[in-house]
Amino acid sequence: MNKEILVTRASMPSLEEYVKEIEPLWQTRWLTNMGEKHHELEEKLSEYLDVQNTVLFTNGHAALECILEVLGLQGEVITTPFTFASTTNAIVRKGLTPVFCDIRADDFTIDVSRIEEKITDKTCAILPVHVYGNLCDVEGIEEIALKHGLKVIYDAAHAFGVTKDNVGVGNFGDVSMFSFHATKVFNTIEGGAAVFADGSLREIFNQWKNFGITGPESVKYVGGNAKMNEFCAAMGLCNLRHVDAAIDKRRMLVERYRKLLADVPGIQLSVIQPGVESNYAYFPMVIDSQAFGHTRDEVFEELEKHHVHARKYFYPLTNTFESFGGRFDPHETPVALDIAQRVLTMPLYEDLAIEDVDRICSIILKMRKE
Ligand code: T4K
Repeated sequence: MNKEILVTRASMPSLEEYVKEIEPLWQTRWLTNMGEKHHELEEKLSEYLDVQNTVLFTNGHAALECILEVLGLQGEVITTPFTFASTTNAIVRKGLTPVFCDIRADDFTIDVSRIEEKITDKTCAILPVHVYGNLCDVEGIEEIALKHGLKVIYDAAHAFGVTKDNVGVGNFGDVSMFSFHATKVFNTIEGGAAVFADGSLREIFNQWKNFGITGPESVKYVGGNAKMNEFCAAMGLCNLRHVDAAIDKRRMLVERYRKLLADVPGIQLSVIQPGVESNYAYFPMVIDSQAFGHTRDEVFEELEKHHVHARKYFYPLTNTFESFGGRFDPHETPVALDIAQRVLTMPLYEDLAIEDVDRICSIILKMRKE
């Protein structure tokens, strides 16, 4: 029987390296509340991501909620429904109204040409997603934001380490959120960060993630608890030493997928964005059932039969979620609706064998229309 291949598999350092990293904690007994590992990781991440400020959080979602609250946003936020539940949930949970803009069919990011028609006098921000690690049209978004006086918050959960013309992705917009979940290119087990240029935000983000405590006897904000603990920060310090090698390995796997699937009628791969150094976070393919001879769901099922567990990221669209009780009309984002029904993200992780990529592609190629 073939082994199970999941869509991803967490990158981990050697046990010895991690044990060495956490050993001092048995002396200090300082386990959380912004300890030494936490500070060290923030510094190292600012350096790696080439950003001015990094504030760590328990996870990317908590960072996103904190950002929306601290920026004092009210009203409508323009975003896309082609994302993980977190993005839309954060907007709604903070009492804001998501206004859904469609995506581009070639890189799955927000379609900048459709943003302005969504702006009303209630719009306060744009929250685009660098989906799969593809970069949004950051210049186009900045131009619109400046013209209309809007904040820009990027969901960069997928975009750790991505650069455009050598500029780190975290330098675009007012604040960007990264996720360091176990499934991401860089992980701290669970974790996330807000990165930003405006240094005055640092203190308030730190206070927000610690109940709004501003001093030994003062609580100025109704904050929550979203502090990264020392064991997660230690995992991050270890993984950061190996992340470049992990990205190199991913690049090799993606190149193999591309080589085998590039010219198959009915299979559309993501565009390669000019000037963008990718992190190879996900490998999506979009299936045209007419040309390929099978639907996305048939390809998914066939792979399952061979113990290959691809995922339909991002289906269903967030604007169709039952939790929103029909409040949004997914037909307002027809491209996203179409792609969500046809996309499949293929297994991709650091220790996936190249032979496994060959095997996965051969299962797909055997399904081709004669
Ligand atoms: N914005 C975007 C665009 C996001 O994609 C995400 C998270 C967020 C915001 C929020 O960031 P965080 O708050 O999570 O930091 C997974 C992740 O849980 C989620 O973090 C991620 N996006 C999303 C795209 O994927 P599921 O429900 O698909 O996870 P699950 O448990 O099915 O795991 C997928 C595969 O990963 C498994 O088949 C095997 C592998 N895996 C999983 C875990 C939990 C591991 O190898 N090790 C593990 O520990 O959501």
